[in-house]
Amino acid sequence: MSEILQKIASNLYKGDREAVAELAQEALDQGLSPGEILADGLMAGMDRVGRDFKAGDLYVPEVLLAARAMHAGMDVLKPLLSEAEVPSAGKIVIGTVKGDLHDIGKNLVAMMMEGAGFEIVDLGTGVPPEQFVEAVEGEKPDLLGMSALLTTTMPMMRTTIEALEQAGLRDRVKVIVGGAPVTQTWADEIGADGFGSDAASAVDVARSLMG
Ligand code: B12
Repeated sequence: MSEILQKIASNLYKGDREAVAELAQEALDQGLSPGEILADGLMAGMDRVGRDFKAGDLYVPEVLLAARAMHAGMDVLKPLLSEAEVPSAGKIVIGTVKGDLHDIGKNLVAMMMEGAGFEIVDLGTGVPPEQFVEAVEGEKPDLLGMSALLTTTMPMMRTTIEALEQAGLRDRVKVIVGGAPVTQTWADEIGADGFGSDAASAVDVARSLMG
C-alpha cells in the first residue's frame, strides 16, 4: 500500500485532523482515487481504532478524536466521492433510536454509505419512532437504518418497525439495524430486513437489499 495511505491511517489513529485533511488532499494531488483514500487510508485507520478500542488499548476521548479526524478527511473527499463514484445507489434515512445518544458508529455507517453512492438523510440521535415514520413518509427512502448502542434502547427498533406497520409504510422501505449489542438474531426477531456488524458490512447489506 502506498506510503501516503499509511500516513493517513496512522494520523487518523492519532486523531490529528489537520494532518489527515492535508494528507488526503496530497493523496488526491498524487492521483489516488477518493475511493482508495477512503478505504485504504481513512477506513484502515478507523478499523485499527475500533480493534484497539475493543481490546481496551484506546479510550473514549481517543476514539472521539479519531472520529473527528475521519470527518476532516471525509470533508476533503466528499465532493469528489459523490460525483466520481457510483451515481446514486439509493436513498437511506438513518438515525440513532430514542433514548440513545451514541453516534460514532452511525456516523461511520452514514459516511461509508455516502462513499458508496447512497443519498443520506441523517436524523441524528435520540430519534423517536414517530420521527422515523415521518421521514419515511416525507423522504421516501429505499432504506431505513437504525442504530442502538444500549441494550435498554434496542427495543426502540421494534417499536419503530411497529410504528411503520401501523402507518402502513412497512412495505415501502427496507429496514436495516446495527450497533454494538445488535445481532442478526435480534434483527430477525424484530422483523428487520438486514443487519450490519460494521460500516463495511452495512454497505454490503444495503447494496444487496437494493437488488
Ligand atoms: C463512545 C461511547 C460513549 C460516548 C458516546 C459519544 C458519541 N458521540 O457517540 C458517551 C461518553 C457520550 C457515552 C455515553 C453513555 N454510554 Co457509552 N459507550 C461508548 C463506547 C465506549 C464506544 C461506542 C462507539 O462509539 N464505538 C465505536 C463505533 C465505531 O462502533 P459501533 O457504535 O458499534 O458502530 C459500528 C457497528 O456497531 C455498526 N453500526 C452502528 N450503527 C449501525 C447502524 C446500522 C443501520 C448498521 C447497519 C450498522 C451499524 O457499524 C459501526 C461502524 O463499524 C461503548 C463501548 C463499546 N465497546 O461499544 C460504550 C457503551 C455503549 N456505553 C454504555 C453506557 C452504559 C453509556 C451511558 C448510559 C453511560 C452513563 N451512565 O451515562 C451513556 C448513555 C448516553 C445515552 N443516553 O446514549 C455501555 C452500554 C451497556 C449496554 N449494554 O447497554 C457501553 C457498552 C460501555 C460499557 N461497556 O458499559 N458512551
